[in-house]
Amino acid sequence: MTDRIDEMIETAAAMVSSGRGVLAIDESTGTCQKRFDTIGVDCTEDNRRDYRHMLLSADGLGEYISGAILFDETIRQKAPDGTSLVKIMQDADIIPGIKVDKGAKDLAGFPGEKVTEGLDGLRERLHEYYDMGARFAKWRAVITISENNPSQTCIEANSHALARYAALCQEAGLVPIVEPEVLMDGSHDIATAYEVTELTLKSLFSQLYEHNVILEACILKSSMVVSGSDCPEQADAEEVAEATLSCFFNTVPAALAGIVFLSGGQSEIEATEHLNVMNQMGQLPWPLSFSYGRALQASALKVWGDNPKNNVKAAQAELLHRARMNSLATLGQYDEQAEQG
Ligand code: 5MM
Repeated sequence: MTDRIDEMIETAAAMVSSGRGVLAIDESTGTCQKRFDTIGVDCTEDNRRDYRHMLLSADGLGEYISGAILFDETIRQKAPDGTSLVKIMQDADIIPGIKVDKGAKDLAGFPGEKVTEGLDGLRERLHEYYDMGARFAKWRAVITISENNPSQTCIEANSHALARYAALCQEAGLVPIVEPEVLMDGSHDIATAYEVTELTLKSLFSQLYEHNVILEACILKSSMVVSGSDCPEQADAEEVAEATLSCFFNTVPAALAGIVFLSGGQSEIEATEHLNVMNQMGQLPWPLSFSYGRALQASALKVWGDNPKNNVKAAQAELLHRARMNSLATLGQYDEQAEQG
């Protein structure tokens, strides 16, 4: 176990090592279908494999991307030449990670709220994933803001599940990414987003403590504190950065290995700008990086979708560009000139 703890602490540090972040390509088949619908490509197993193979084999990706979160199907897939996608990642210095939750389901008794399932049989699945080469895992909880929500019951049920998942991961030698996503959907203002994120993170870290989770071997994947997407008054990048950091200072222990962000519906540029401003705000207790899905893939997906056979290099160039921009943002060095260049 001691060896595994040291290994997990090393893995967690590598995931947020200077200038690098995590690529989220763990879309479940339903989400992948939605993404492929936008580019007019059939969501078949082969097409999902070709798309993700294209992303993971982009030359030099490991310079900016420390790890990638895979879906169960992907961790078992092979490139057309027979090389497993896991081996391609390992050769590129990209740590394989795996989404292990079974999705957010309706929370009984609480209309409009969700609780993430997947704890049954998780211990056995985690051991299998470790043997397949995964070194970290991810579990996403969804917190919805509306006039009467979220309820404390929803926050606590999700925190409890996240903590049980995290403890099981560490038992199996996998670094847990705990992802409580406070959704941007709604007309709420940034102050409400702050309040809900603060309540959520307080509950989460209290549960992680109760479940003996080692924070030095754990990564938080958080939403940023932003105005609801339908709020008439949209906070600017400075306000978002200040509110998000203030919320973390009040809730996240300094012992935590690192924080990465989800993009949650922000545009590619917004997600990069917000991260950059936060990293320009001086010394922080934790590395602050990215684990975007859409904000890393949107342009690459579009270019690939235009011609999946011929546009592989062009789509990879789009991914590499976004990965490099976000790498700069983790150092507070992103600017317009880099974006254009
Ligand atoms: C990549 O999408 C992930 C899986 O979503 P589903 O289980 O709903 O299919 C998702 O968990 C993702 O890792 C995070 O939401 C971050 O992605 P975005 O696009 O918000 O940066």
